Amino acid sequence: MKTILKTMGEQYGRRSWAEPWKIKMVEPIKVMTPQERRKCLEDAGYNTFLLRSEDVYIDLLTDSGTSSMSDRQWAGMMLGDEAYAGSRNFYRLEETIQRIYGYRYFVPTHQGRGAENLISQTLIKQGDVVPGNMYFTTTRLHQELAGGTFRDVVIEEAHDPANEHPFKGNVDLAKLERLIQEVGASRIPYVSLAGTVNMAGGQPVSMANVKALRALCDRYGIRLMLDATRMAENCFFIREREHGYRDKTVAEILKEFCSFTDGAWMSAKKDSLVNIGGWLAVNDGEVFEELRNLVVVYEGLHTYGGMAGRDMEALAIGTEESVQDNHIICRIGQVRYLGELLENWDIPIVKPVGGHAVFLDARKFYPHLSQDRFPAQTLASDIYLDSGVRSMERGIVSAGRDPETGHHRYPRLELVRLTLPRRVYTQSHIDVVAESVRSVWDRRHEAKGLEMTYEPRYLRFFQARFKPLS
Ligand code: PLI
Repeated sequence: MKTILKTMGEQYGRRSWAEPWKIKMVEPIKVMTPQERRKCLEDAGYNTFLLRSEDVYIDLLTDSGTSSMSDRQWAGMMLGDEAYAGSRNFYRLEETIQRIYGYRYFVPTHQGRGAENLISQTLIKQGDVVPGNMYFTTTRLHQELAGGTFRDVVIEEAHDPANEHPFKGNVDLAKLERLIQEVGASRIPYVSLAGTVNMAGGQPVSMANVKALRALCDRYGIRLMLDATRMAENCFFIREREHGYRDKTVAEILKEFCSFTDGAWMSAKKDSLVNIGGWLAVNDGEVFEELRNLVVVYEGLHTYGGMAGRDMEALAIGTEESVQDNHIICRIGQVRYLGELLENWDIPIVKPVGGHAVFLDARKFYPHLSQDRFPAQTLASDIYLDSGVRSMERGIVSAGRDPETGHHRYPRLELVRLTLPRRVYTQSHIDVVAESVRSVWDRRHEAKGLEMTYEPRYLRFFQARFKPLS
């Protein structure tokens, strides 16, 4: 079979593909017995977020803050200027973000949700409606806390795990226009566009879509704001799949994409290869003034925003590395390698395989479990029990409750995410993960589901507890 990886190799004139780095420092990990894993999972209330990291064998919970930094980034850490005000690392970071993303003004924050809080408070007022290409947990919560209501305007294909649309993150422009006409442009502070779309499986937005979206927003005088958390990965897909981009670099595509938007917020813990950090960047001077003022209330002075000087230096270097083509090819290639192994065994995953993770379709694993038996939470628990591999639920638990009715939201996607940290694991780790998923798939008929025994008020998936149903 001609694999996608082979295609990637051919595209770049090589016979095969391998990691563009070698390992200089290692961190031991341990394998536990099935009995030990059962005990740890019980103690964690069947929630993989509540496991201790040292009880995990291969950690695919998230790609957030879990990357390996390069030798250059570590060297940069030694150049931290920890002055309270005016750190030289801030000016380097500011210049780097302006150059690579192309926005005029820059505000640092401690991580993505810090930035989401500031942008939501600045732009949203009570009763506003915020359309977006599928919700993300923290993004939607901050929009709601600022008085807004999120409305999903992603294309229908995004809700179907088997649909192979190349840009499943695209906004459905007709849906968006209907919404504008329904509520009125004055109640829409901005369109919230994420590239790639995390909850849909790391699916990209096309350049054609963002251009058309810009035109539509201009017609109604609405801002277009970008969640740039995984935009470098998004740009790889544009180059691979969209006519006219084959000969451009990821960096060139990124700058072009951002030029169609009015500003962005960023969780630098993903694309940018750092363990902590975030930012906001905008073109509008008045919005910038407000953000720069608010950042001192919630994050820290506007020249550090919750980061240490050394963190800002590592982030500036990581941002440069994040748009290097050989890095992105390896990054997406690893994820795709895992996806292909599972696909070859007919294990149901979200297709096409996205940028940061392979998503298992828990509804297809456990068709006998209704959604309020938490099939994806059950599957994440079963994989941990099988091998010590940690994954994350992305289904009904993550979707939370409707703030108005108090009822569970029932998302169409009931998924488990196997998320690959950047530059951390090798192909053999990925083989082990695939074999574990296969073994759980082979025993899928035995699953009985879970019952929730504790539910926190906000972002319940982080801290909820469960017990097995018998
Ligand atoms: O975890 P933060 O606060 O740095 O960033 C929040 C955030 C914003 N947007 C997107 C698309 C995210 O994926 C995101 C965080 N994601 C996490 C933690 C994840 O595991 O996917």
